[in-house]
Amino acid sequence: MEALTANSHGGSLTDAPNGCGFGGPQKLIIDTDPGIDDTMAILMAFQTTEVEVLGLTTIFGNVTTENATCNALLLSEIAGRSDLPVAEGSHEPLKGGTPRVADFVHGKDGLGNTGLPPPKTKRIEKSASEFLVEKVSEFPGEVSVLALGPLTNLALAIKRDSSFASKVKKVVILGGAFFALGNVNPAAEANIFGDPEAADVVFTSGADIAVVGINITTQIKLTDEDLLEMRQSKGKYAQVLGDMCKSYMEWHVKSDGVHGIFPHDPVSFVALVRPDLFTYRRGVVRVETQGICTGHTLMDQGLKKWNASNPWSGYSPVAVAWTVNVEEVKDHIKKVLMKP
Ligand SMILES: [Ca+2]
Repeated sequence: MEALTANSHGGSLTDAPNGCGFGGPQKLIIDTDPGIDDTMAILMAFQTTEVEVLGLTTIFGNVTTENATCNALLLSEIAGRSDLPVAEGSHEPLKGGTPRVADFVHGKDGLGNTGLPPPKTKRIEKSASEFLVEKVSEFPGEVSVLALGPLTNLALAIKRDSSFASKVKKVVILGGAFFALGNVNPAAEANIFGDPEAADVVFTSGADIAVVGINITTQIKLTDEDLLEMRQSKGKYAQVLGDMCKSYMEWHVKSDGVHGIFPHDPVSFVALVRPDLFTYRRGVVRVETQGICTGHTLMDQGLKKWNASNPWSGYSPVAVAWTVNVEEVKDHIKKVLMKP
């Protein structure tokens, strides 16, 4: 990766980390807590020929892990991909305890209370972390992971296999709020807040990581008009997505006073396939795991030479999405989701 611009303080603003879309389909595992915006991102992946989805791994977040597994199976069936492995992930964060579940955003079923029938297919026996380790070991340097929920499964994969971080091609993470307010509370974004210990393990693992925070994803809004256009399109999933988005839209009005939705997970998918639509800044990211700022992501931008080592010292930097081409990312999402 080459630095495009060195900023005036010495931190570097970089061009896109290596993405996919060039030289054959990109092998991808989606770690997910579907979730309405997860659903959009997963269906986008199925509609993108440059991506070969190897499987889905599930995690709590928008729903419980069990419900996330049901929904992942259901989405695979809806897409005609009943063959796709779905591996169930951890039922609790690394430190244990009851996970935080945001069913007040995505409905009790995670899919906007759309009343879809239960899936006919079954998950595979392997756990999510086993599946992740197996696939990156089978294709070292070839498999990317799109992480759309709390990072427990990835942390467990890193703990299970010390070479996981070097064998995974790229990890694109939706999570964190960089120099911006969170969405759970002022300090924290939901995916990181869901398992801060896991997030810290992943960010400091040395893997090739690009992270897209809500400071980026909330710049893109699918308005009521966009959603109507998508619903009335010939898009393969127009109907199912249109139904799901109803309650999600109501939540945005109530929570943010926004008419429309923030497509957090789809924006992260675009960061995987069209990294050229973003700029990134590289730096070490640590996650606060205790106190009132639990779940806060703090990046050392490299603006200062520290006098003494600190908790950021000695770790590999990650690429933090810094700017986004709002119109093109939005167009990309709409174009893919309106594909017949
Ligand atoms: Ca998600």
